[in-house]
Parts: sequence; C-alpha cells; structure tokens
Amino acid sequence: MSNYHIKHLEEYFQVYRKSVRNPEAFWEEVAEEHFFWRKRWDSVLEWDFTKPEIKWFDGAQLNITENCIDRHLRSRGDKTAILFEPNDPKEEAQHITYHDLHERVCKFANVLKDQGVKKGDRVVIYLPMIPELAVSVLACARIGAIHSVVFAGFSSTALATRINDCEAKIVITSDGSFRGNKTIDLKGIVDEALKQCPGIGSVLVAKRTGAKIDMMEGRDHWLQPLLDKAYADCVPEIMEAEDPLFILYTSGSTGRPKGMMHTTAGYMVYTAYTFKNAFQYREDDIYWCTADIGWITGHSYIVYGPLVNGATTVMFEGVPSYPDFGRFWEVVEKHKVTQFYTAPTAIRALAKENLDFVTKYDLSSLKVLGTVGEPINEEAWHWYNDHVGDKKCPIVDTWWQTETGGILISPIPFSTPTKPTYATLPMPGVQPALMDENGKEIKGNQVDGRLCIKFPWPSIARTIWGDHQRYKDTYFSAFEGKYFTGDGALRDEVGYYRITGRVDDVIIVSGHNLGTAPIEDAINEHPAVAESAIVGFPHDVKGNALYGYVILKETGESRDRDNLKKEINQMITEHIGPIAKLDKIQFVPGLPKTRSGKIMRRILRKIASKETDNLGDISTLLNPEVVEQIIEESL
Ligand code: 6R9
Repeated sequence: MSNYHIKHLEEYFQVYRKSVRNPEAFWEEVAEEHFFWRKRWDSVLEWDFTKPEIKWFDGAQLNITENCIDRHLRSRGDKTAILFEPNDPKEEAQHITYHDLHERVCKFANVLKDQGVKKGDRVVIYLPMIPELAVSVLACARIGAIHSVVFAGFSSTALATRINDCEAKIVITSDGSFRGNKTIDLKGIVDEALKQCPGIGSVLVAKRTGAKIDMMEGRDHWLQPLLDKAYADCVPEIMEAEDPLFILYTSGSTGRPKGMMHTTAGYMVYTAYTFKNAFQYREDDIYWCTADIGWITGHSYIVYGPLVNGATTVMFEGVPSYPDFGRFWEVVEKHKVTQFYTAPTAIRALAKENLDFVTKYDLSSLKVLGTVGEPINEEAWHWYNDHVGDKKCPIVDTWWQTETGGILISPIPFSTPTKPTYATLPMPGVQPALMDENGKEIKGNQVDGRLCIKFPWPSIARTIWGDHQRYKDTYFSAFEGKYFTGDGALRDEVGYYRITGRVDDVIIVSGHNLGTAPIEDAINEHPAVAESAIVGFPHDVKGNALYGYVILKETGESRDRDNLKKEINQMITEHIGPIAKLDKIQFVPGLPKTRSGKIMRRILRKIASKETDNLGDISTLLNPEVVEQIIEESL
C-alpha cells in the first residue's frame, strides 16, 4: 500500500495510526517514494520543542526546483504547468508548459546570478499575480537564494520594514499591476520604500501595465532585456535539507511582523503530500487556488505543492468581481477547473450577489472545493455546497497557518464525511491537542480548548528570521513541549475539530491576519491621537471588520471628526495597507484598563459587537465609569 494517496476512510485511519505510531518511518516512506534527492538523509527527524530545534531529513541534499520542474520534463514536458488567467478576460490566457517553465526559471536564475545574488542572499519579491511572480520564486530556489514575497497590497512602509528586517539585497517588482478596473503604481511604492532601505543595490522591473515610471540609473533594470540575453539553462544549487527556502512575514499580536522561515526538504515533502491528499489531485486535473502568492496559501498550494506533483496550477491575476461577479465561475467553465480552493470571505461576497452569476456557467468539471483562511460560517458553506458544488463536490475546510507551511487539519475528499464549519480530522502525522488555561491537556470528545500540536510535522517553520527567542516565546512557551497555534478549537463527539478563531490579538479580516498592535502604532502616530485600541467585530462579508477606539489629545478635540477619521485611515493605509482600514472609529474619553494598565479588549469587543448585556465583572477595572460612556456613544 502506498501512503501517498488515501482513497477511503478506513485507509485514512490506517495511515493515520501508522503515522503517529512511528512518524519517522511514515515520513521516510513518503520521502523515499516520491522525490528526487541528490543525496539521501542521515536521519529522518531530530527535534526538541524546548529549544526549539527541528530538523527533518538532515544530511539530505536536493534542489526543490528539480522536483518542481526538471524531473517532469521527460514525462510531462509539454503539459501546462502554470495556466495564467489575466485580469482582463479579453486578454488571452497563457499556458506555460513544464518545458517553458524550465527555460523561464533558468533564465531568471541566471539574471539573478548576474546581479550578484548568491546562495543564502535574501531577495524581496513585490509583484502582482503574473507569471514572473512564480518564476522569480522558483529562480531564487534554483540558486539557493531565500525569497521573501511581500503581498503587493502592502504599503511602502510595510515593504520597507520587511526588506530591512531580512536585509535583502535586491527587489523584484513590476511597473504596475491590474486589479479589476484599477491600475496600481507598484514601482512608485517600491521607490518610496527604498528611501528607507540602504541595503538594496538593485531593482528588477517586470513590464506589465506599460505605465510610465521612474527608473533610477544604476539601480533599476528592466527585466526583459536581461532575460533575453540570459542563458537558458542553469545548474541547480545543491541545497542541504535544512537550508532556508523562504521567509514569509505574518502579523503578530505585538509590534514587528514575524519573518517565518521555512526550510527545504521537509517543506517540499509535506506540501506535496498534503496537496495530493487534501485535493485528491489526479493527473490531468486542472487545479485552481485563488489566493495570492504573497500569502502562504499561494506559496504552498499554487507554486510548490502542485508543481512538485506535476500538476497544472491556475494563476489568476484578477479579482472575483471583475468584470462582474461571475468571473470565478466563468474561469472554472473556461479552463474546466477540477479543484477550486478559495477563502470564505470571497464566498460570502459572491453569495450576496444574484445567483444568475453562478448558474449561467457550466461548473460540471468541478470535483473538489476547498476553503482556507478563517472559519467558514454555516450559511456560506451551504451556498458553496449547493450552488457551486451542486451538492456533489466535497468541501475541504483546510485549517493551517503561515507557520505550519502546509494543511494540518482537513477532510480527505471522498474519504472523510464533511460537516459544515468543521475542518474535521488531522492530516497523517499531525497530532493535535486541546489545552485548558492551566496548561493541562483536555482528553476525550465534546470538549474545547486552545489548539496545540504535540509532535513536529515536516513543514513547521524553523524560526523567526533574526529572532529565535521570539519564535520560542510565541509558539513554544504557552504550553510546555507543544506548539501553540494561537487558535481555539472544539472537538465534537466523533473527534472532528472545529476551529473557533484566534485567542490572541490577531484579527482575521477577509482572510488576512492583522495584529492589533501595528495598527494601533500607526494610528498613534497621528499628531492628534493620544491612544487607541482596535478590536474585531462580526461582518457579513469580511468575517471580521475593525473597530477603533481612539482617545484624542487636547489639541485634537477641536478638529472636525470626519476629517480626523479619514486621516486616521490614511495613516493606516500608509503604514500597513488598505486591508487594515477601520470600518468604524469611535472617539472615546478613555479606554477600560486593568489595574496593571492592560486594555480590557474583551469589553471593547463586546461593545463593538453590540453584546453589552453581559459584560461580566467590570468592578475590578481601574476606570469602570468609562465603560458606560463608551456604550452610550457606540456606533
Ligand atoms: C493558511 C492561512 C492562519 C490563521 C489560523 C486561523 C485562520 C486558517 C482556517 C482558519 C478556521 C480554517 N484559519 N484556515 N480558521 N478554519 N479552515 O490562512 O495562514 O494567513 O497564517 O492564517 O487563519 O486563525 O491561525 P495564515
């Protein structure tokens, strides 16, 4: 029996039991059967969650791009690897075969080398969803450079923080990007960011919109002429199993973003394995994940997982509402998509529109539907199931994180019976635990607690770039010897997991993780603001929206409130990006605080959600009188 493709529930349980009884033997068998190694590992796993230190397949040598590309050339050279669907439906889709991809990645890799990029150097990629994004990621991996993709919706300040944090040498960007009927001046944002980034020696610019942009002599280079001159083959750099593959930033509950560092071998094995199983991918399927490669979902399940499996992966440049709300379904019909993977926020937005946008397209090619990014509510789940899947396609509600590298809890389609709002069962090799507030594991079923993982899986992030102590404090200190996810979960009577949401100060808005601290820091920079607190409140499309409580300085009291609100959102847009804008801003005389000076966000959350009947005991607050006033003036 091969461990690689699970076909029914009994088999899942068999494989699962085997995987936890002897995880090393399990992953060794997977690694042996399905990948191309330059040298075999000396040991499968070494780990110590107290340090924490985790090594998978130590001693092995490989290059992930040989697994993603070269090894498919003989059997699948003319098969489409990347199917690029442009923003404008009138522009023709591009079918990039494995042969084409090989050539494009090799040329790009040679351009990077010419720019002086070497193994271990950091390359920041700030590109829209165009083929160059996937190609540049793979080109970095080809030469052993560490890519750090920054989502092209982030502001210049956010970009600069990330460039400086990982001490990148070079930035890859484009002249602009198309999103719906908007064009965005990405190069302008990069120019602004680079004023604060002395370490950047060169910028490679892909042409997309044709907009007129400034090119700084000696620093900025158009990409295409360099590619045209580059040699079409590039010998892959031989990487150690634990050499870094990429850094990807995620929001934390405090201060600076965390550069999650992923390494090569374990990440490859795990994303390939979970891609195959969670989507029941078969040769000739057309798989489409609508995420952006700027997020972990795009890294693992648009680029690496699908390509290691030799799949055809769709890359979509546009948005679900352009030219109208039928765009996703038009693309599904056009390319005969078989697996479709998106976020609950997109489903909720589309479910609000006329059903004709869905019914007018032939969606019969679909076999499996997926969701990721936040809990999916029951209504959205049923709409997806009824109208997109025609009740025939299992929905895989996949729970995982930037830190986990790959899917940890998810149904296996056609094996695990689905249950709305439940991510159901752990992937093979994944050992979840629910913990109570005193740090004790809660055994049995029909219980809820804080979600931890007891044992390493191959794609767990190895550190926070440049700050191992923070990695330890954030993930391995709350519960001794366990990885703490930051999420709460419940386990039902049959052992299915349902993720109930974050238990820390991270708020998920439209599937994007936003830490409260960086937003508050941005607001507090406004000269009229003394202090602020951000909480989430339920929103029918975005899942959560942001509610800001702001204390003004005396100098701000006389200012026009509507203008102030605009300026505050402008500050946020500049520091983080438009995704972090506040839906509601309330000016308050004070914030409820504990005697030790901590803001009682629990109370602010209830007020924002209009659940003020049961605020709990507020008498221990430093300033209970402020609560009444905030409630009276709440929006
Ligand atoms: C892959 C990704 C991670 C956080 C995670 C959790 C939430 C993701 C979910 C889900 C409920 C799901 N989350 N998938 N919550 N059900 N299926 O989204 O990574 O951006 O790091 O977010 O997203 O709260 O902790 P990332």
